[in-house]
Amino acid sequence: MAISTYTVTGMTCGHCVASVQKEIGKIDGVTGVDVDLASGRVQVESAAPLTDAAVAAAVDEAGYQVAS
Ligand SMILES: [Cu+2]
Repeated sequence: MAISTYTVTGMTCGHCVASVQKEIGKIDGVTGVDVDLASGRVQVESAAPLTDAAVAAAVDEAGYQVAS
């Protein structure tokens, strides 16, 4: 199992959190997505390591950005 942490900008409420969780959750192998709205920290648990590009694309799909 792998855990990666990202900072996502632009989330303002529970709906934003749910959107990010939903899109990241669609990535193959993702088993859990934990979002802290206040800090924008997103912790992703997956069966195998994910590429940052896949996570960034999912966050973008939800309408937000991964801070670099
Ligand atoms: Cu929102």
